[in-house]
Amino acid sequence: MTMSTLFADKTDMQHRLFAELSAMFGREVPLYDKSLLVNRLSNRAVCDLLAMVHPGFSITDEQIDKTSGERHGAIRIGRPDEYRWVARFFACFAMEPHNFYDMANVGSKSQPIVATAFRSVLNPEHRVFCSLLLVDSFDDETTARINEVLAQRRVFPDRAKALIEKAETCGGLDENEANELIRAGTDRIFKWTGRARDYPLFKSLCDGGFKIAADIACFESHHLNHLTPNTFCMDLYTAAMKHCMGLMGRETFVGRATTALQRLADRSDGHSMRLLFRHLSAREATALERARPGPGSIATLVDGLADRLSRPDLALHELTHAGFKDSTEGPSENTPVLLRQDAYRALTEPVVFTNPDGTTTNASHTARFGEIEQRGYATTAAGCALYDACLLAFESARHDLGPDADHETIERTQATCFARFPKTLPELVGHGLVYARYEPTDAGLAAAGTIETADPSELVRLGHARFEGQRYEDFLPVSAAGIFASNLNQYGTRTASSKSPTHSRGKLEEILGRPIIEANRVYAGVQAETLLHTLERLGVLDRVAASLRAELESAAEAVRGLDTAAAVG
Ligand code: OOG
Ligand code: NI
Repeated sequence: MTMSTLFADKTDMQHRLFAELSAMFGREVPLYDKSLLVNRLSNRAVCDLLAMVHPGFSITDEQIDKTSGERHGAIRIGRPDEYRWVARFFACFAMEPHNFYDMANVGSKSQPIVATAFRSVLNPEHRVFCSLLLVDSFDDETTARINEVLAQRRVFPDRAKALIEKAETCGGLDENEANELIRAGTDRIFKWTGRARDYPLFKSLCDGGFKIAADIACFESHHLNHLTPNTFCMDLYTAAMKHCMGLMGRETFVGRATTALQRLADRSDGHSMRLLFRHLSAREATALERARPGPGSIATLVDGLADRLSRPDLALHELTHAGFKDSTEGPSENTPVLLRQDAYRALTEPVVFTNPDGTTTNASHTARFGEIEQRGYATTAAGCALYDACLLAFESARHDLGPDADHETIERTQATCFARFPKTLPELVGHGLVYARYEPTDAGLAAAGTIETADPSELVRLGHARFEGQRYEDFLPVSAAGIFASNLNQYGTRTASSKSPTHSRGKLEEILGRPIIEANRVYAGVQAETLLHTLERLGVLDRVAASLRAELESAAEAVRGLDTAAAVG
């Protein structure tokens, strides 16, 4: 027996942590719990449709739940030492900081926040967007009061700290210790307690336009402010939620759901199936056949779903809620890149404040909301630039339409603004807009030695190699800024300090005590590494120009030592 088998597997611990956090959040927020059910029902309808489109494809409820178990959470932190403990906590679950998000410099929606996201380096399923308040952004008196209240709290129990230290010294935790650390997360560190400190400070921060600081400083844990599941079909899910929440009648729901499923049926291919279902290998996904669902089959699916959503257990209109966001963030629905996000709005929840003079105040706080997302392909620098240009065009066109434009008009306008963006994976990869991952085919391996080209697209065309897209595993600064703005109900926070503080990536790394991984270098590294490997196995590496080869080798450096082969299905 090797030493490592004594330790709980870190990725396995991660799945358990997020399953427990999801259960915790479900107990705390009934609407979240119900949204998971709505998502499961929508996802089941999607899978039933895909089983008709691709004969031979099937998926059990258990597999759907596993694929839908992915979550991203968000926490907001006040003190640098707390931030470092969070980083050390997540490291026990094989989650490392990825990307530096400077929310203090995103235009009018800016917040005095810098952030990173913890996730696994390869094939992540869970992530936590972790913000740090730039306490010095306020006037001296406010800063002093924030620091004073922050100094009083102890979010990490001693036992959790001891377990983290043990994991660091020994290289891991045994099963019991792992469970204990997970429980510290759900019972204390990330738990919403409904208790807070210093109502006068809370009120003056909110009234002064510093809601983000109030949200962070006065609370006694790093409570999750949202925990986002993944959906197989954003437009179906949002229509279903709005229908259940009493924001959309049955007829409109049926229309939207029919459109969403029809589009899915029209477009689905091996690549999109692989993007949705991680457990399908690239080989299985490419082998899927295509058929036309019989007439009326979408109508039957949609009717069945509408009936199910009308049952009393999904009468979400009876729960107190604050409605749904007006529109989905991200690219147009037919552009499969980066991510699309939507959310039900933050709920107003009761909070009991303990004041410095010992009195208590019953008040409320509006911060926790219900996000949902669907992930597409990771864009290269060229893809990011094109995305930004399309988004900018849409924002301006959206503005011109005015506030009363209907759903169809907005959707059409968005599609027009994103029309320049290719829609299929071969085009996206061909234009160098998204990152791919390559592997040789059996036919290619059999032909090795007789192949006369090292051009990737030529190799794919000849059937010697295949590729898949890499999924985008990170966040979008603009979308994140919009989330802060909408759930705090405050459009950006003016900073009121003469110092105008900024935090560099280096400074945040110092606080974290570990390097921040640049996600794009990993995407590019995986592409280069799998391409080099493919060319080598096909016996054509010698045909690659020396300069290109050096470029690929240098990009591949970023993932040396990582098991990129495991990422290829
Ligand atoms: C974090 C917002 C970032 C996302 O999905 O972009 C985020 C927050 O509200 O604290 O979760
Ligand atoms: Ni989020």
